[in-house]
Amino acid sequence: AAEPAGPQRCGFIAIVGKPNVGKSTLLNALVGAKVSITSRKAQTTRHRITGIRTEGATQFVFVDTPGYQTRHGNALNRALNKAVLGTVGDVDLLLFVVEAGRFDLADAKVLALLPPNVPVILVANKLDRVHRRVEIAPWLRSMQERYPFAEFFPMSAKQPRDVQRLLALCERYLPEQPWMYEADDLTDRSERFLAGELVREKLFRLTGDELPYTSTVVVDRFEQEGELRRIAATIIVERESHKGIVIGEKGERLKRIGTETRQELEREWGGKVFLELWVKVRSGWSDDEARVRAYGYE
Ligand code: GDP
Ligand code: K
Ligand code: MG
Repeated sequence: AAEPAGPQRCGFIAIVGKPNVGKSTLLNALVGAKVSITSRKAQTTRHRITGIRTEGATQFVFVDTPGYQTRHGNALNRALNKAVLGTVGDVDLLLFVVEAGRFDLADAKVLALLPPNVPVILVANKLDRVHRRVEIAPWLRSMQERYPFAEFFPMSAKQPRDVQRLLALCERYLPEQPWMYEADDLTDRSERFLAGELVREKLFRLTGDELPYTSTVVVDRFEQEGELRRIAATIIVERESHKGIVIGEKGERLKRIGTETRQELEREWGGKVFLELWVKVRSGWSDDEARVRAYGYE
């Protein structure tokens, strides 16, 4: 995009909420590219992920965050919650995401963490899932009576028109200041990071409910020779039985995780990818502060 003549506008917008309300789906929709992995499972997002969109004179710097966890208090959860808390105070605008028509104790706990001096838009997401639309108006009214949000925004992250309207709304909250990134930057994360995240996404999507909390992925090697990328990564689990789940019968599941990751990376980068995957057991890693740090969690 060519730089426009007028003054530049740029600001940080953090996306926060309990697990699974659609924060990462919304980030990707707002950026217009997949920069954050998504799945129907909690704990998919484990890092602060910056997604950048530059349009006209405005640069939006969105920050996706892990879902705030109020349940298990292991070292990993503490690190994830710290990442959320370290983000919310330092932005120009907050998108507090809930599911349309719902506001429970876990939502209230996240809301209680938000700083009073940053404007908050209540994003009531997954509107497409609400069967009785007539019930949304009274729900919104009751939210308006109870909470002083700057805006109330019912929407679906899967509806491009809604996303465009939210983008326009966000723009009003961004200060006039020079851009912080290049006009065509989409994220501040590296290809190496994305590769590890995509392995984890496929792992989450292709396994049952128990595994996600006890697994992680470490990229051991990332080399580029021309258009070819050679990647080696290790899936780390906490139990021998979990290793069996990841590998699957005759290695089928691990193979599929590898194939799906490789195909998506090749589409994204437009070059060939060699991906080698390993599985290792490290019992208790998720409650071991040193290991949690060593595996890349802040
Ligand atoms: P996060 O944990 O808050 O980041 O949530 P994700 O973005 O990973 O999404 C959780 C699940 O909700 C995924 O299965 C998404 O496809 C789904 N989802 C997200 N937004 C919407 C939406 O607007 N409508 C519907 N129907 N599903 C959504
Ligand atoms: K999720
Ligand atoms: Mg997420």
